[in-house]
Amino acid sequence: MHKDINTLFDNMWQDYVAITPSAHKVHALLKDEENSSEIVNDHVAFRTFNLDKTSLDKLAAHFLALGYEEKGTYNFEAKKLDARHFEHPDSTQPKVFISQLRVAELTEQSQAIINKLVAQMDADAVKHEDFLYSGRHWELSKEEYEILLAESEYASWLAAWGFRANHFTVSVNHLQHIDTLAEVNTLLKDAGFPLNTAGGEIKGGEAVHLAQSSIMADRQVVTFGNEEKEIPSCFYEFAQRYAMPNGKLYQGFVAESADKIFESTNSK
Ligand code: OOG
Ligand code: NI
Repeated sequence: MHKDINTLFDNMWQDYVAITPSAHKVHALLKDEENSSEIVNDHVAFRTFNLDKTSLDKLAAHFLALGYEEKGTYNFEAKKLDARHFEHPDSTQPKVFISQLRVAELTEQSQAIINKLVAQMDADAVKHEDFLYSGRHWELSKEEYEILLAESEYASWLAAWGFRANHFTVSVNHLQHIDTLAEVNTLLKDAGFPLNTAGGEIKGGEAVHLAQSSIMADRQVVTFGNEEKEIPSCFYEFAQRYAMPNGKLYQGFVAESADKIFESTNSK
C-alpha cells in the first residue's frame, strides 16, 4: 500500500526523469520563464498489456486505493488499445490515464512473444508498492523487440520499458507568465526540442476543452540480452484545459488527440 500520493508521484518522477533528461531541461526552461520553482503536473500515463497479471484494473487498483475514481473510457481501434482515466476528489492532484493493449488482436507471433515476457513476472508483482515505477520484469531480445516494433510501436515500447510513467504533463493553466500552449510550443522549439507533429503541433483546442502538445521521446540505450540498441524512452506533454459551458474546467481526455499523443514514442 502506498503511503501517500505525493510519495508515489515523487518516486514515479525520479524513475521517469532518469530516462527522460529532456524533462529536467524543460523544467529548468519553464522555471526560468516563470521565475518560480513550481510546475504543476496535469497527469501521468501508463501502458500495459490486457493480460491477467498486468491488466489495466490491476494498475488502477494502486490509484483507487489512494482515493482516485474512474471517470472516462476510451477506445483506440487502430492501435488496439482500451484506456480509462482517473481523477482524485482533490482536484489539485494529477489525473491518471491508463491504456492497455488488446493482446489477442495481434499476430500469433507477437502474442507468443508477449505471453513469454509476462510469464516471467511474479504473479503478484503488480501488487507491489513499487510496481508503478518498477520497469521491465523480463528478458527481451533485440529480435523480439524488433518483431513487436514492426507490428505495434506501443507493444515494443512496453516490452522494452515495462511499468513506469511514460509521460508527465505540464499544466499550462497553472503557468503564471505564459498564457497559451502556442507560447509554450514556441519556447520549446526555440530551445531545440522536437515537437510531436502528428495531427498538428497542437492537438485539440478550445472547442473540445483541451489543447495538448508534446515533445518527442528522448532516446536511450537499452540492453537486450548481450546486445544494445538506442530506442525512444519517455516524453513530456503540455496541456491547457478550457471551461465547459457549466463554467468548470474540463478534466477528461480527448480520444482523437490522445491517439496522436501515443505517437510521441515512435521512432519516426
Ligand atoms: C498515452 C497517450 C494519451 C493524453 O494525454 O491524451 C495521453 C500514452 O502515450 O501512453 O496521455
Ligand atoms: Ni497525456
